[in-house]
Amino acid sequence: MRLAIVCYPTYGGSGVVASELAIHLAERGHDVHVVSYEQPFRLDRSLPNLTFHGVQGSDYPLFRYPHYTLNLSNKLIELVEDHGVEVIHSHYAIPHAVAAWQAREVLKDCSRTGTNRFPRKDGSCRAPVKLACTLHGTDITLVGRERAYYEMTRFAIKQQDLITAPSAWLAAETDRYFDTRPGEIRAIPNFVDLVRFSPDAAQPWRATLAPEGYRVITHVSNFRPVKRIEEVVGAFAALRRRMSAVLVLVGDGPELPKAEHLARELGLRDDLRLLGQQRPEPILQSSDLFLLPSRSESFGLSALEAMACGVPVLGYSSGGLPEVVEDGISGVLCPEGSDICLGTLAANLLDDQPRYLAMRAAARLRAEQFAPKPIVDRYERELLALIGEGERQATA
Ligand code: GMT
Repeated sequence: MRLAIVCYPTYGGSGVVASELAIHLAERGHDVHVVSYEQPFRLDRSLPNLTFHGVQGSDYPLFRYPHYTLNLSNKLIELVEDHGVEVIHSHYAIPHAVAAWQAREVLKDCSRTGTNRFPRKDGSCRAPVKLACTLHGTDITLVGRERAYYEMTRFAIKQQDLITAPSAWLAAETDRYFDTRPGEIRAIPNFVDLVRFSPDAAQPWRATLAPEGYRVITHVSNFRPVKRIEEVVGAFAALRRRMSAVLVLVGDGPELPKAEHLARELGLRDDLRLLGQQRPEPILQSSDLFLLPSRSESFGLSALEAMACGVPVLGYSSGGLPEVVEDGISGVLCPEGSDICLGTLAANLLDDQPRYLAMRAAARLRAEQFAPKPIVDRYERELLALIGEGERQATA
């Protein structure tokens, strides 16, 4: 299969999932073209059949706003014409699903043959490129619902030949707000690299992060409002009243200064470790608990990465997080908005060493249910079926 994967390159779950899927599919022999405005940070493998294509913009003075969607559509047209891409797989609907649909509309115009910059060699009109889109979260729950984006997002989603979401919850939210038919969206969970993310008894960063006897509580995110950073600090404050602990914040984003401000107000500034953007593995391996009290997390890939390192997760029983974290087994879930509940239950857990150790083991076991192979198998099957290759591949 010749596939274009379109994604955001930044630190964030959708770019991680897209990059790792691209690597796995390339390792399986597919011809994979990753498209973004920058090389995604997790696209860190060199393979002859895995190519990154950067989208170039233009800063013509008339343009007050960049036209990334147009530039991306043009790049996708080139990839179909030059590399015979059969499927465009967009990660995060805005604007990727729109750009993919635009590209397909242009490619449908057979009269372009021989007159455009990329004439089809045999002069024939190709089978239309197939479109797949993996919805990730705020493209559905937040940004996509804004009036300035809604109609085009809804339309572009409905033009896709395959729509997936990382949780049944996000699929249902899409049905509710974007008129997709129940059952139309395939729920394919995210996966985690269980070797890269695994427990390490040496706890490599522990001594740097906290004095002896202190607990290490970690949060990793892009620090957007949806991550409820004030509740991360609130939960930590409740725990801190019961025991010595540090709060480690990994990542960067608009709400990060708020964390520092709140911690200062609460007299906890000295307990805060602001690490910025880092590879999270050694930090997770040195952590006792992971906090993720988001308003609505469609899945919570960062939580899964923590669990793979044997770190129990504390978050809310809303959104898609309960499809990843089993309350009372691999983590603790409280009703949305109750940060004090999170902090109190976190302290109770850490005070109960046998229960805590059992939960660490259960977190890793749960993460193992999100191993890459069966999940990449599902993506591969669904994508191959779009080009009528499913059965051939299955019987080969
Ligand atoms: O939707 C976002 O805020 C961005 C997106 C990302 O690129 O990180 O995050 C979403 O996609 C991840 C990968 O599927 C999920 O693990 C996150 O839960 C999801 N974020 C939200 O739903 C807030």
